[in-house]
Amino acid sequence: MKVKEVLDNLKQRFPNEPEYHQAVEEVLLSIEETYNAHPEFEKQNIIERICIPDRIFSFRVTWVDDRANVKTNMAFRVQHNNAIGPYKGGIRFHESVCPSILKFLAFEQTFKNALTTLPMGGAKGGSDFNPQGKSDSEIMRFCQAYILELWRHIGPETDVPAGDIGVGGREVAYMYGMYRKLAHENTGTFTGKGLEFGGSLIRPEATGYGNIYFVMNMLKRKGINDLKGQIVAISGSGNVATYTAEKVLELGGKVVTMSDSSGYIYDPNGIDTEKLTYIFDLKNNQRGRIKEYADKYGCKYVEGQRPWVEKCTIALPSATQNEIDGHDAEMLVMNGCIAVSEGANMPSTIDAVNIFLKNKILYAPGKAANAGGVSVSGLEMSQNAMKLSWPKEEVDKRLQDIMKSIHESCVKYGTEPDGFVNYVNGANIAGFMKVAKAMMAQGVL
Ligand code: NDP
Ligand code: 2IT
Repeated sequence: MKVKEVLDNLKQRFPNEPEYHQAVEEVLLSIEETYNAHPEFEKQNIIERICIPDRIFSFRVTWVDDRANVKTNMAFRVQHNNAIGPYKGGIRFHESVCPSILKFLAFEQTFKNALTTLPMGGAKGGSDFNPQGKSDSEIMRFCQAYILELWRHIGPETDVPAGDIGVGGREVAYMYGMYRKLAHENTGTFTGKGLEFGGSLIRPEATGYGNIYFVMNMLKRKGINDLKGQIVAISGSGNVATYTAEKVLELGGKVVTMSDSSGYIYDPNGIDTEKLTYIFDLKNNQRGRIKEYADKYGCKYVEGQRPWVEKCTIALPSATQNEIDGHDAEMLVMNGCIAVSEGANMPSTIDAVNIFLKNKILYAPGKAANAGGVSVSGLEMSQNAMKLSWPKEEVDKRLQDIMKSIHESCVKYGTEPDGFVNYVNGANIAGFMKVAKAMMAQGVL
């Protein structure tokens, strides 16, 4: 396999999909040597079969807004690979959603899920519906209309969706309700459900907590055992960002930035627990903007910018793809950042990744660092299958063990001769090998 040839071929067959090309390129560069050491993979054309999704559903969703206008949106589900378990991955509602973005996310999800140690394949879905400013009833009608089309293609043993950007507990509940009604079953074909109807404790916290557990594993290798004295820059102020901040505070770190798509706040005194509770309420109950934090607490707000120019020792991008470019990465390194761990999916451009690796800082790619979310989704599936629910401590312990195991896989496959751990190579090779071996064993499909 020659990376350039495979990539050129995919670019020609699937033009105008830059995010998908970017995600594939990063994985191919990591696995090239390992892949070529296994001629049996090439014989079975594993590379094309693992890069191209199994299937994509693409459909129109029609719904009625509060003023009786009939609206349409485009919606999708990308079922990427189910060699190691049922398709599994979130649903994103954001105006930018298109096949390229969902294909990159489903591709990444396949390797991420393989790393979790649990039996889950990779998928992603979503719509270009923009939830901002929509009433609760409009959200409900949209979710129901989306499921009216999708429900035939999902199920507890086929494809299990969950949340992502723009889709949290409220949206999952509306989608699950409609699914349950249409399918006549209560088997838990969604994760991130409410606790009253099959949800798992710790699932809302899992991605953020998991990222910090991963950071702690990286720091411990360097002899650092807590976050005291660490200055932490976080982007986003949604599900992943808020629970990341909560765990940072618990371990003694200082959080100085958070953001949304309009701008970022910089609070040099630190966002403490009380201020974080304010952000949580602002975002989840009032659906407000991060700027209101600056108005309330009298700190700096920078409109239309990202927080990476601010001095920090740990950066935790937790908003969206390509939110750290080469320039941002240079700034972070120059300002003394020792670790970047990705709560979001593919938040760093290829230029940014290369800068982190060149400077040998601790850099954890999303498919390893943010795998805690889907891991607890997997634990939710196990609990649903057994018709019981585990206590918080048990789920949290399992999450910690899984993040430790993912870290170990990265170290195993990513340690370079000088002892530096290239977590990108580690995560990509470990995830790839598991899926590739499963595909080889099951024949040409
Ligand atoms: P939320 O919708 O809860 O929060 C998203 C946050 O990111 C909001 O603050 C939002 O601001 C901001 N944001 C979204 N799009 C952009 C953009 N284009 N530019 C700048 N800011 C933006 O989503 P999550 O917290 O669930 O997801 C955040 C990231 O984490 C995503 O990359 C997601 O794929 C990833 N992830 C999520 C998991 C989960 O379990 N939820 C698991 C693993 C990864 P605004 O409100 O202004 O839009
Ligand atoms: O990107 C992700 O891993 C998620 N949005 C969570 C997926 C899931 O199925 O819990």
